Amino acid sequence: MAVDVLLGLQWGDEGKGKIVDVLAPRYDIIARFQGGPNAGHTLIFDGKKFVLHTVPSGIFRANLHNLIGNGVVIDPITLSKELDELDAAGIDYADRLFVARKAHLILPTHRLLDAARENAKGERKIGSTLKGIGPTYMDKTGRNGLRVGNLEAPDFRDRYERLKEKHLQLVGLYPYIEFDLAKEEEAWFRAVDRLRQLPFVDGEFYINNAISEGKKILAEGAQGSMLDIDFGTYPYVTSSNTITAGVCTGLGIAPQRIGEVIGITKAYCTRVGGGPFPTELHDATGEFLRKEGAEFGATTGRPRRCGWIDLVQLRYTIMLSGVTQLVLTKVDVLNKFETIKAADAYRVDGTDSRELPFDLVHENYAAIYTDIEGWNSDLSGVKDESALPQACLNYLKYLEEKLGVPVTMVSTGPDREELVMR
Ligand code: 2SA
Ligand code: MG
Repeated sequence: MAVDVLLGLQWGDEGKGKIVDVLAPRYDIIARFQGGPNAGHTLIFDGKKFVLHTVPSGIFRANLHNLIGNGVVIDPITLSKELDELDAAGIDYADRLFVARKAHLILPTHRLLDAARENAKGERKIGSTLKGIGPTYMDKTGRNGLRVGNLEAPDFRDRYERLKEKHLQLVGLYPYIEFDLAKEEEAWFRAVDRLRQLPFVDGEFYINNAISEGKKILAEGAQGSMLDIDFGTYPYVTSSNTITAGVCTGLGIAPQRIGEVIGITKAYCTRVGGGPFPTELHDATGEFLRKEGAEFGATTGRPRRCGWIDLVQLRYTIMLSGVTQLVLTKVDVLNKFETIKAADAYRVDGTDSRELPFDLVHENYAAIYTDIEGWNSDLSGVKDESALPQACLNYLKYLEEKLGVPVTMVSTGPDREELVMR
């Protein structure tokens, strides 16, 4: 099968960027299929750290091609900054980074709308990254959006002005917020010129032709399965399909092309932004995980909420995406625990359930925990399975039994090299 999928099984920040970078040499093309610059994929190698937002994480491997697929929403300004960073690092991306014509553009007024709407929500804030994601996908499904391919038509500026006018009328419905539109527009059009220098492709043909030629493709997910617009903790979600189904629509490929589905989960759990998080810890242990795991947003710097691994939630997202392999990340963050916990069921209205309730925001439920012996020793940088302590191996076995999927990789630190392959 030609297209493997890599996605996050929790609320994002599972360590996708690192794992894509590690697996990249096995592939010819890395393709982003959804989301936009709300993503923050962190890669660390040779003592350097890079955070990618729009560019696929295959860019640091020479000869590999990278596609920004039709399902992605692109802000030319963020993209142009990423290209600056690649230039500064001496990464040659010319003729290796392609953009699908059907990908939608994030306008400055999409960001303005995002900010105005979040601001008006008060207590019920989604905790959006304010990158304009929601309003841009709204224009896509509302059939108003502007796409990358429109940049090639002579009437682009007119279409831009018309959409901007619509946005400004909408903004008038919300309380005023500070936004220097003239300055943002100037930067945007400058960045658009930069975007025009990248090769535009009809992504669906690009990908399907590559499949016919026997190329191997990895679809790189962004955010996490619990932020999926259909199956996540609605309305505290992002605006795209983050599960395997999103790969088909976000790249233009048929389901039977999908091969391995590699699901990434942390050895614990985090969430950034608002919304339900059944295993969240509001105590010193949560604080400890945040410190040990350096849990701060890669895009916004916001502190992430932390808690125990949730097997009810993971079984759900494994089911939705047809996950065939699990990657467990940040196990080293649990180095100092005598005992760790996992939620294996929820008590919903007094009865034990292994399924997620419909509405995690309003229903009455509580996570039920199982105690697991910790390894209480330093795993950082371990590269060989034989160097993993027995308690850690037991934890892996426990997860495999409870989740029904083999754990094929265990990440023991942030660097590319800190990984056990099984
Ligand atoms: P949005 O920006 O409108 O799509 O936000 C809607 C919700 O989705 C969450 N979301 C994320 N959660 C985790 N990681 C994300 N990427 C960045 C990172 C986030 C950051 O890698 O750390 O830097 O803060 C991401 N993007 C969106 C978001 O928190 C809202 O709950
Ligand atoms: Mg991230």
